[in-house]
Amino acid sequence: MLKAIPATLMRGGTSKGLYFDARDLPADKATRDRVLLGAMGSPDVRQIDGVGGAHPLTSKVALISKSTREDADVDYLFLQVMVDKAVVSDAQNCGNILAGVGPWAIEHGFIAAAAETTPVRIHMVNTGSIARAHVQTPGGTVEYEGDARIDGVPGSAGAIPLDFLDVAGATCGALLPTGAVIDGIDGIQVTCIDNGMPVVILRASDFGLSGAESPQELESNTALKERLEKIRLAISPKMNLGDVGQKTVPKMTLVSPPISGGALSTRSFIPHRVHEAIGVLGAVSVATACTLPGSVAAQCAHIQAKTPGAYRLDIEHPTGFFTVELDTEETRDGISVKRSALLRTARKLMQGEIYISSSLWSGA
Ligand code: NQM
Repeated sequence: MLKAIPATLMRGGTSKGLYFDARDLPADKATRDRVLLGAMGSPDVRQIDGVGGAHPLTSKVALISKSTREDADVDYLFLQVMVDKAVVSDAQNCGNILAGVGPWAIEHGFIAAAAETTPVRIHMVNTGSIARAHVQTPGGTVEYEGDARIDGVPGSAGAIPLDFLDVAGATCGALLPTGAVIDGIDGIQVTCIDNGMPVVILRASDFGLSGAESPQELESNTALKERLEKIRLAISPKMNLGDVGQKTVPKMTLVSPPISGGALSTRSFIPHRVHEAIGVLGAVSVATACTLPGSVAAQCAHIQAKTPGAYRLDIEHPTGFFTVELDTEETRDGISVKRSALLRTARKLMQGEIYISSSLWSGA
């Protein structure tokens, strides 16, 4: 027998996934994860028996509930459903799927729409930090259409500006989790940073790469992938992430000087596939590293502050730019990030019920 569960399929930024009211899923975590694997069709590289898109960027889930916090409207738990493994992970946050949370929460009655733009305060449960989304709601209804463009998504849609106030060290406990701007590992220099997403930044040239390679070229380079994974597993305990064998953090971002007039060029392993663009909080972390004197990113970035501590950085990625605004303050031992902001769009694609085998829910 099949069981129907209310769900919405949405594009959030450059990712896609299922959005659920948390009350519609089993409270027990093991049962919930079984149900989500069944919904996406994992583990299977093609996810043929589910709605997952056979890529980590299209195998994502948002669980939304009324906020447990005074300073937020909704709680958003992000879950990465692995494509080829029976694993559902809450070890990372996702700023792309976040873009759909505000519209979804308004349309599902979690917050009342204002006349023009509705600010939604979102508690990102994975990291305990707060995001603010500004959703277009002319006449009190969510407007998904508009003229905002983000690289990696064809066409245009309604702008959803997002800002973050307190994401530094959200996962690793500190902006520089190893306590250093530069760490040496496997004969090369890396910068480990967490401004919303744990990222290891490496020079593309240290791997004999120009940094302009396509995601497909990089993914077919088995020796490169093995070396990056070895570095990732070795550095993660120093980043307070422990054993990351079954986790999708940290991301591994290869950087090189800008190719198209931006701040710097990036290619991001997330961590076993190469991103067609770059993750939201991944971009925020890389942009922050550009402003840190001496970091691997700063060494090849071309940046200029608008006013002291205020930056607008175009992070280059395989399908264009990701623009991040940062307000930082110098401190005795580095910088403190006051605010990060960026633009995303989202689109409701389908709403209804997802069908799973009822045995996944009952455990029969
Ligand atoms: O970094 C991909 C994505 C992401 C995560 C990944 C993200 C973020 O593009 O906030 O958005 O790095 O797993 O959805």
